[in-house]
Amino acid sequence: MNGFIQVHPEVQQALTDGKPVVALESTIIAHGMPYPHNVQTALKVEQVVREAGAIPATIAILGGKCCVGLTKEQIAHLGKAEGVWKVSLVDMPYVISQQIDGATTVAATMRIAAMAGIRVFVTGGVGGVHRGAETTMDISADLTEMGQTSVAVVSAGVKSILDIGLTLEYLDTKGIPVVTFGQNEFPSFYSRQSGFASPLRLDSAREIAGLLRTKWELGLDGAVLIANPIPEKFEVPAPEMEWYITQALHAAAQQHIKGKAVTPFLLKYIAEHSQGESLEANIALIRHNARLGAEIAVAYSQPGV
Ligand code: PSU
Ligand code: MN
Repeated sequence: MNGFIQVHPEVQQALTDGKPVVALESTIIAHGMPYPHNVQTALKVEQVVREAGAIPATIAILGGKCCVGLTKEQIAHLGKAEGVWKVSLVDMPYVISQQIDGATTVAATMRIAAMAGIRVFVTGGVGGVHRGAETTMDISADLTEMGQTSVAVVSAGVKSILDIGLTLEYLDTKGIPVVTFGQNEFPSFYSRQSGFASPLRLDSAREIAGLLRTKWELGLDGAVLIANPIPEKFEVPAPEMEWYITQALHAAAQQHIKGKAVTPFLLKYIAEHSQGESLEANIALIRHNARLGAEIAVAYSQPGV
């Protein structure tokens, strides 16, 4: 491990003992949800991971250190502070050398998790190929990172702010197996449906752990994307979401939002305009993902899987 990483003693002990550990991202805390829901959700998600038998390790950059496992106070700080950087891989050298605070995206969280030796990571939604990427070339570094770093990513699929079809094509090109848990259709975050068949389906955490073990023992580096459909009672009907998304894309174009600001702009716009419904769904699905991620980490830690 390198000198840029600071692993919480409880997390380090679990890793040394071969106990299950689940990495959690921090962009959702700093940029994905309003205060105080963000802090409450981050703490609740850690508790869900514990109840399912794994140790949570929320990851963020604080004062230029890649922290693996945060205290409650550090989580609260990220949730409240203004001007916390959204850190993808491209931002890591700057934020670390300037010794400032940053909330890590899926790509950066995966990379830091891998440096610490963590194999399972839970998030809400991953970045992907944006609508219109054939002209803007806006493709999230989450996808290239999943192509090279060996960490399982548990998500609720991808939001339809992205081009889901092109995102699935890109995942295929990068050799990233996409496994939907318990259904044939790939989910789209707020909805259990997306209109796209999932490339793969598995129905148990144990089988997913077996697929991870097999992939990495074959020397096939890179992630596996696990899509866990949102529980039915929290679904937001797709046409309703599509309406908000269309509005958000229109506002982004009008305000000339570009580059790394695009995704946070769209997420914030949708959250603010959907009267809390999307927030409730977001909280429910991340807790749901935390449970599955912990079950996968527990299964992966057992001999014979
Ligand atoms: N999509 C979501 N929720 C999120 C994000 C994306 O539905 O919170 C965040 C994640 O941190 C993800 C990042 O890694 O946005 C992707 O940003 P970009 O498109 O700029 O790579
Ligand atoms: Mn982008």
